[in-house]
Amino acid sequence: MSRKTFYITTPIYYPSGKLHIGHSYTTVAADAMARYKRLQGYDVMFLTGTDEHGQKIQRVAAENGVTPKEYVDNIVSGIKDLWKMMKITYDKFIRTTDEEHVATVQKIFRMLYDKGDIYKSEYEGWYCTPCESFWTETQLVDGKCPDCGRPVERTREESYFFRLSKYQDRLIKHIEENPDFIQPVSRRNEMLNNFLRPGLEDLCVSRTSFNWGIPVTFDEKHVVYVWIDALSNYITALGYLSDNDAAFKKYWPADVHLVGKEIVRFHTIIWPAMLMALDLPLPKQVFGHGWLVLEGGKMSKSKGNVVDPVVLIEKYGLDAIRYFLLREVPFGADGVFSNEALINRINSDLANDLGNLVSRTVAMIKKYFDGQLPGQGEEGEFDADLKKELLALKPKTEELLDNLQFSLALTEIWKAISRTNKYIDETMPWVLAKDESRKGRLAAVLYNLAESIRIVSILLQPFMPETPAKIWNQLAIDSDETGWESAGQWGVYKPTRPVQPGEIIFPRIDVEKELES
Ligand code: ME8
Repeated sequence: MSRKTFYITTPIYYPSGKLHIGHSYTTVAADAMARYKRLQGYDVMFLTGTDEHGQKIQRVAAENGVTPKEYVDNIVSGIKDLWKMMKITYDKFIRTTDEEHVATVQKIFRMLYDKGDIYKSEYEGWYCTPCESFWTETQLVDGKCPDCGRPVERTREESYFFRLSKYQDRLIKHIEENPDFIQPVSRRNEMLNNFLRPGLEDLCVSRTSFNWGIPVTFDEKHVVYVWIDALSNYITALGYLSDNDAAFKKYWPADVHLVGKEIVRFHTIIWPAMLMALDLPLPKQVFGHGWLVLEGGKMSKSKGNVVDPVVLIEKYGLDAIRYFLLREVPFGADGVFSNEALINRINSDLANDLGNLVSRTVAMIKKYFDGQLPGQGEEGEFDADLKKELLALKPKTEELLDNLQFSLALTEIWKAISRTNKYIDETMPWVLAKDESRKGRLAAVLYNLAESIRIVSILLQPFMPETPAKIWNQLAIDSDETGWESAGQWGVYKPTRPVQPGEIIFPRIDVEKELES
């Protein structure tokens, strides 16, 4: 029987400058989901990439004295290095300058034109160059771009239009009948009430005022305007309309498009309308997460107020940064990024709660049993309660992850870690150690600690690519004791080798020193 598939995507990012922690946020979340589904045994397709055309890129390249392609090649190589450093396990990286993407977008444009869903007319409106968005008079706020607040330019030119308005009723029906299609629910209501119900206008889908884009094959002075080009990536990457469309047949429709809240509108209105026009099934879900903001506003490449993920990872380590991103803010809501909050999380959750639990357990096994437990030992008080809580953790984590509730899933895992730490206080192994007749009980206490850590470490894998293996190494947990399913079983750990006390997994950070520097 073929395995169940899971297709997840990130937005394709503009390679107009270096990526910042905001882009890493979406990508880490998608990576955690992809890792989780692979661990569960799914056949996963995880797509990310870059959105390389448009006036803004053309302009930045010119300012740098290079061609647009040279400019983006350089940025894209930096982005790939970043994803490598962050251990992002994408299956495919699509660039909108890839030949296959270009050819397929041209076919899509032609098909929609032949069908009458794209027609030629004249565009007049307000254009925000940094956002690459057209706005109608009524959408402007104080005469400025409603997204970024910067000035807009009046433009008028011959353009092709996509008959978005034709799909309005079908879209409303689809969104109403499929409550999971747009998540979180607040974004769903926003789309219905602010955009769909007031009525959709047809969409300008070609430009003649710049040429860094995909040419319209039957009218070469036009290039395809960014959204048709960009959104199509989710199917061109799978080989749609190409000689080899096996991946498309296998993975489409996507299980989830993960996007920032500012592009939910494009993904839940324009994209499904395009798919309807192409007679293709719609993605199962579009999840619009919130923004990470710095005091003073949303991070933005063009505003320059960004946090560099490379610097953070070099300073604090990859797993700490990934943990912070997924833990600090409930997925869906906005959250403030601050160094202080990051350091607090590292010290309290990682160094104290998790790190100490592991190092104390390893140290006690070393000290009291010369590194190797004799077996599962004698059961006693507190065991049943610990076991019950730890065995409940896997289903809870899975249910939350299935709803992309990373922060809540980590909260549950940390509750289990705290429960395990409490078990040390309850059973007081150092007291048991003083009494030779209680050696069997002491063995059980340490076994239960190791077993709890084993369960927790398995469930941490989607979030942290490095820490679980370090824990297994120290506790001498073998690879056949770390399968995903075994996180739902008790008594799997077999102490067949001595533990290996090693490096501190998460060193504490001196807050005062750190905030001064
Ligand atoms: O919009 N907080 O590309 P882009 C959270 N090319 N997420 C953030 C963020 C922040 N401060 N800043 C960026 C584009 N992001 C288009 C997409 S898709 C067919 C085309 C993340 O480079 C978030 O996912 O501006 C947001 O949607 C995306 O980066 C925007 O990246």
